[in-house]
Amino acid sequence: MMNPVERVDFRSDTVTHPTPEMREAMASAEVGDDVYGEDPSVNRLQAMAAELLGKQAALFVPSGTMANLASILAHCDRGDEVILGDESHVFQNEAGGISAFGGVHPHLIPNNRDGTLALDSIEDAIRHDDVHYPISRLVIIENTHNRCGGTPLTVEYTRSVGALAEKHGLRLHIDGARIFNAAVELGVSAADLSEPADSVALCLSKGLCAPVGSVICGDAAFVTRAHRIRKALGGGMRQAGILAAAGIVALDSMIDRLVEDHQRARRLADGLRDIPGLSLRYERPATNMVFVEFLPGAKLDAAGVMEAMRKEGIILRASGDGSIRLVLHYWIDDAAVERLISNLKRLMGR
Ligand code: TLP
Repeated sequence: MMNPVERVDFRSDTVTHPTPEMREAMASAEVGDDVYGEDPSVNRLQAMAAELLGKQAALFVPSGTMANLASILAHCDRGDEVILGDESHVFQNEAGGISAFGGVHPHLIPNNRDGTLALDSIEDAIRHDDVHYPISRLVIIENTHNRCGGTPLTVEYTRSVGALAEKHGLRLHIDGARIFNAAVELGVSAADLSEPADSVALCLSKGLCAPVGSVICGDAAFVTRAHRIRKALGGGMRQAGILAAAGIVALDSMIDRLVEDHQRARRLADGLRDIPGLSLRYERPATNMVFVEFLPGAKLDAAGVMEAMRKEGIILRASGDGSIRLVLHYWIDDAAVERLISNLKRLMGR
C-alpha cells in the first residue's frame, strides 16, 4: 500500500487518503443495493449524519459538488434565482452546474472578508413580485468559507440569515463542506450551525479523510426530492456501503481531531510570518487554511516556489492570482509543517 506520508501535500484537505481504520471498515462493510434503499451501511451513515446535523433525513451523494447541485435543484425550479456570494464555491468552482443543469439563475452579492454576506445586501437582492424578475427562492452560505480564509460562520450569523430568509419566504442552504471544522473551532455543535437551514451539505472526503462522499441533510420532503434528482444526475450508487463504511468512521472518530489541523495552521502561519517576500492574507488562520501572498521583489514567486518544493517532496498549488493556499489535514504532522517552514526560509532568504 502506498504510504501517503512520504510526500506531503498541502494543496487541499481533499487529497487525504483514508485511514487504516477506514480501509478495514471498507473491507468488511455490509452492503446492499442502495438504489433500492437496501444498503445497511449507507442507511446507517445517513442516519448518523442526520442526527449530527439535527435534521430529519439525509442522503449520501458522491461529491460535494453533487451535494450542492442536488440540494439547489431540490429547492429551485428553472428560472428561479439563488442569492449567493461572489466567492462561494457553488459560483466559483462547480462548473456552473446550477445554470447548466437546473436553469437556476445566480444572483451574486459580495462576500465580506470573513465569508459572510451582509444582511442588507441579501435583503436588497430579494426580488419583489414583478413579471420582469426571476423568483428569489434560495440563499446559500458557506461554512467554513473556503476562499475567504477558511473562516467559520457563527451560530448567531447563521440564525440572522435564516430569520431573514424566512421573513421573505426564501429557503436557506448551507454548503457545509467543512461544517465540522467550523463547529470544533467555534466550540458549538454542527446541529446548532445547521438549525436555521433548510438543507446542509457536508463533506466526508476533506478533513475527515474518507475517500469519497458527501451527505445532504434536511427534512424528509427535501430529501425525497433530492433523492430523485440524485438518480437523474447519475449519482444513484449500488453497493455504496463500501464507501459509506469509511464515512461512518469519519463521523465517528475524525471530527474532534480537526482542531489539531487548526493548531498546526497557526503554527505554520507563525513560522512564515518573518520570511522575506511573503505575506499572510489572514494574519491568524481561522481554521485549517493558510493563504500566502508573494510580495513584489520576492526572490521567487508562487509558481517558482511550487516547482522548487516539488523536488523536496512538498506538493503545493499556486492559484491563478499568484498566491498559495496551504491546507492542513490528517496526513500533515508537526514535522511536515517544520519541513515546509525551513524549506521556505531557505528558498526565500536573501
Ligand atoms: N473544494 C476544493 C476545490 O474544488 C476548490 C478544495 O480544494 O477546497 N464546497 C466547498 C466549500 C469546497 O471547498 C469544495 C471542494 C466543494 C464544495 C466540492 O467538493 P467536491 O470536490 O467533493 O465536489
